[in-house]
Amino acid sequence: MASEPSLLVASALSGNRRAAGRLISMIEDDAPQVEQIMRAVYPHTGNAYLIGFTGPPGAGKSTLVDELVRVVRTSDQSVGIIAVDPNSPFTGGAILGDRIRMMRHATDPQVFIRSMGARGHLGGLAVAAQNASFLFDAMGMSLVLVETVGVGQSELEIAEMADTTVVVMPPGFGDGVQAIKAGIMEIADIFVVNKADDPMASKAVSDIRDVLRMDLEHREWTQPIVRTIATSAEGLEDLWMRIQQHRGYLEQSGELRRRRRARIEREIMRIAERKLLERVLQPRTESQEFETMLDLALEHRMDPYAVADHIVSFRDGR
Ligand SMILES: Nc1nc2c(ncn2[C@@H]2O[C@H](COP(=O)(O)OP(=O)(O)OP(=O)(O)O)[C@@H](O)[C@H]2O)c(=O)[nH]1
Ligand SMILES: [Mg+2]
Repeated sequence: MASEPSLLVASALSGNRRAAGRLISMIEDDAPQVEQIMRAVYPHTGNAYLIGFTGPPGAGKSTLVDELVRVVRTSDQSVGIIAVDPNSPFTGGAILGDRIRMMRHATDPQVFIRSMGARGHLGGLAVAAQNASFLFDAMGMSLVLVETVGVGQSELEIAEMADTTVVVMPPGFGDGVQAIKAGIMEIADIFVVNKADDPMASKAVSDIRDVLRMDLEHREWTQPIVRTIATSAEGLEDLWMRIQQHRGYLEQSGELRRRRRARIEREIMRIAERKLLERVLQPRTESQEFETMLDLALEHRMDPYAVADHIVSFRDGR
């Protein structure tokens, strides 16, 4: 009864945090009810602004996010935080280890913090984070902050769902410049060199600047490099200002709409692919005809492309 997805959604939308927590667990588990949940949630979305924080382990992302929440809360906006850690087995909203720092906001009713671990399905993590952000949006959070560790493919996917992506680099990243060239460049709207109290910070700033200079692509938005000392909240106002500037740029240039349109297109394609797989391809590969073709392929009497063509062009009822 109480676990009926639409009732849970109604309850979460009226501010019940436990209901929201249960919904996020279902989202994380990719439970069968997720479609129903997201369909109930979607009409209430569209108001939140999504900011992604990504960067290597220990760069200071959690500390920065925590401080940014403090800055944002002075203007009384509500904030949802999703801390995604593909390497962590901890999930279920566990506030563990470094997440302890976010505890000071844990009793603030306008702040909702949730961590998500891999649970062995990396690909699904970006989808789960996206769905959780939709839920936060529907719950009325005006800002959703998503923290992701690392700079690999899955993190890029998570960055793709953000309106503004902040790449956090620690000083002394050395070969990290290579990492910047290989992909980060494309996703960073704002660079942060955190731990500016470290003597290597200036070198990090000039390294990033060099990489930005080498980029010949014309960009309307020049990615700023912000120095911060997250542990003493230095540079946080500057970072917040840059984020708002970027938001202003996105809104005025029409880029926000373009980004969100591309995002929803990816989302729809992903859902459609899955439905095609489940409804169309899966049943066909469970047929006797498919078994026969598998044997033919095994005996090299049919090639795999021909078999695939056959499955794709099967008529219903065969
Ligand atoms: N000196 C100094 N230390 C910092 C600064 N910001 C964060 N730290 C410290 O760096 C360590 C890592 O900070 P986190 O905020 O956990 O970094 P993170 O990027 O979230 O780490 P992961 O989530 O594990 O990738 C902690 O011990 C922080 O106290 C800073 O500006 N200066
Ligand atoms: Mg962290």
